Amino acid sequence: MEFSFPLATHFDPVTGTIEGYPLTARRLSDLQGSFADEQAYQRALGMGDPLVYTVSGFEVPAEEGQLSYALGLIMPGKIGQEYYLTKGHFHAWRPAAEVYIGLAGEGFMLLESEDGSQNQMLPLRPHHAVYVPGHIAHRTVNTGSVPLTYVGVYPAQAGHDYDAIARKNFRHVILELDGKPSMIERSELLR
Ligand code: M6P
Ligand code: ZN
Repeated sequence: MEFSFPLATHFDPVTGTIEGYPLTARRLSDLQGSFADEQAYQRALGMGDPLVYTVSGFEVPAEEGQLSYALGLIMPGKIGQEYYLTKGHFHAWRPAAEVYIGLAGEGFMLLESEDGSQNQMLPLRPHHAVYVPGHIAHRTVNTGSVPLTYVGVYPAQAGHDYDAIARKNFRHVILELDGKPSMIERSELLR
C-alpha cells in the first residue's frame, strides 16, 4: 500500500505533540477579543504574553472521505474568572462533524448552534468523548490546574472558520463561579 502520508504516528498525551508534525502555538496576544473581561485581558498581556494553547495537526489532503486529526494542549489559567480557552471555530464546510477525546487534564467543550439559541457545556477529560455535530461552533476550555490535552478527529475537508467567531463571540462563557466551572450568558456579565 502506498500513500502520500504515514498511517501510523506516535504522540505524547502529556506534551500534546505528534512526532514529526507541525505545532501551532497560540499566545495570549493571539486571542484578542476572545475573553469577556477586556480589562483583565489587557492587564494579563501587560505582564507578558503567555502560551495559552498548542495544536499539533496530522492533516491529509482534503479529499472526500478522508480524515485528519489534531492534538490540542491548553495550559491551565484564567483571564479574570474565565478559563483559558481555544479561539473556537465552525467548520468552513458546515456539515463536517468532529469527535473529541480527552487524553489528560480536565476541561469542558462549549458547543453552540449558529444562531446561538442552542448550547451545551460537555466534559472533556480522560475516558470522556464529545461528538460535535455539523453546523456547531466549538470551543474548549481548561478548568483544571494542569494542561488539558485531547485529540479531535474531523473530515479532511472540514476547514476552520474563525471569522464567524471573531464577528460574534460565543453567546456563553465558562467561568469559575463559587469555585466551580459554570456556563452563563455573556450578556449577564454586562449587568
Ligand atoms: C482540535 C481540533 C483542531 C483545532 C484545535 C484548536 O485539536 O479541532 O482542528 O484547531 O482543536 O481549536 P481552534 O482551532 O479553535 O483554535
Ligand atoms: Zn473543529
